[in-house]
Amino acid sequence: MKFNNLCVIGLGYIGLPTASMFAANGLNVLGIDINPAIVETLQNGGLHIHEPGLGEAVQQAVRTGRLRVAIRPEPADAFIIAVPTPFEEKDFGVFNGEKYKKADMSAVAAAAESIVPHLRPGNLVVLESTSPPRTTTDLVAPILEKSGLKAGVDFYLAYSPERVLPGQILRELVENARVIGGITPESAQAGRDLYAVFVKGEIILTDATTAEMVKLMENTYRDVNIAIANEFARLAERLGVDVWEAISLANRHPRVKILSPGPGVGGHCISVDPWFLVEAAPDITPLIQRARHVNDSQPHHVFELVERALGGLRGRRITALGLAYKPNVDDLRESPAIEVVRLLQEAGANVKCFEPFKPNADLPGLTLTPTLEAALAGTEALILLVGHTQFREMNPLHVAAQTSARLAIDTVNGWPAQAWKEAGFRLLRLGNGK
Ligand code: SAJ
Repeated sequence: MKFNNLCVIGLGYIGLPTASMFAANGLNVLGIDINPAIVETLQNGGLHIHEPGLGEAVQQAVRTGRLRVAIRPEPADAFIIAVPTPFEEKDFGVFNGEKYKKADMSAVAAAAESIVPHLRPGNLVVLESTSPPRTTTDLVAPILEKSGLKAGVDFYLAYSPERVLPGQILRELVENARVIGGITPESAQAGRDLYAVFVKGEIILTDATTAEMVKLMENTYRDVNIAIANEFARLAERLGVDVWEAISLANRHPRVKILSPGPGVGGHCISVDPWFLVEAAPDITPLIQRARHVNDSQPHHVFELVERALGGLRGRRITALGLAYKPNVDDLRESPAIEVVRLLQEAGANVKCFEPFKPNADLPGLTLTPTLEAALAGTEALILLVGHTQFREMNPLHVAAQTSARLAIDTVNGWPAQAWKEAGFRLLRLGNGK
């Protein structure tokens, strides 16, 4: 099948790079976002998210006329839905006395509704948003069928999970293997014809529900692996072991690959997706739920570490370095670093925060400084919460000259102990009980 006109609904971290990639490969793409401010920004050559290389890619696509943006869909040969699927804040389930979070699927439902008036026989619709298992067949198909057309008979319908890593999206979009699950084999095949336009990685076809599961399993596997790393860190602290050394030695085993402990798991993917599996079957997912609780409690563990190190928090002046959910991104969603800062403030500490990727972020209740210098001045302790390259490469001698703090707490194994000690700091590291 050949596709000329494509409509991509949702211009966030996934939809926008995908739209510009298709445009760069010769399709006429209409990008849709319900937020008029985003549409206007893009129309004026701006960008509302930070991702290396994306600005140039979008500008190029807009310049050639291949990428247009608007707030409402138009008829097309294919439609891609790439809208967010966050938590439903007020809606949660309870199993065995413990709460579990539920997905808010209203944006997916609204996107599918917006396609209905434009759906034509022979069209392809692909859902990319991470979704609970069976969303494509049980939520999206019935909505699209309000058009009077039958899914899998009159139009093709598929699910294709996006697996790109923020920070490397443009490369991974092309190179990663892509799973495409159709509600019929013909739907999967139609999906292959579309993505083969730019995907260089292997394209593997399956059914829609399997494709949904694959995505959730990948992120859940990573979450559970990080949870065990965090638990190892707690054990190491109690048992007088340096967990970083122990993990690097364990990882010399050919079949072991333990991930890194840290202040917790953030972002809109790994900290969210496992709940979609729990929601589907809370009674048979105790391990997944435990792992989520371990990772969600890690900011509190860091809080206790800081409290012990300072011998109390009330009135203490602390500098938090990094607020993003992981290194070298500007994304603050579900960030454990922000959670650590909130806990410290609730206990009476005065915390100044510096986030180089978003120095002016609007975070109610938090004090952000515009520069590193301002963050370092007049403080008692530095906490490294995110391993941004800029922080890892800081020269401790320069830092020592700019701050009165002599206590440095490293939650991500980002600072070389010897150099910091030589510069006069007492360096404490998460997971180091030595
Ligand atoms: N983290 C650790 N320890 C580690 C690795 C990560 O604590 O060893 C933390 C990070 O600091 C961060 C969180 O976990 O707070 C998640 O970061 P990440 O880099 O593991 O993943 P994401 O959320 O940026 O992207 C993930 C990726 N999934 C997998 O690696 C299986 C990506 O490929 C997916 O496309 C993305 O989720 C998504 O959109 O689902």
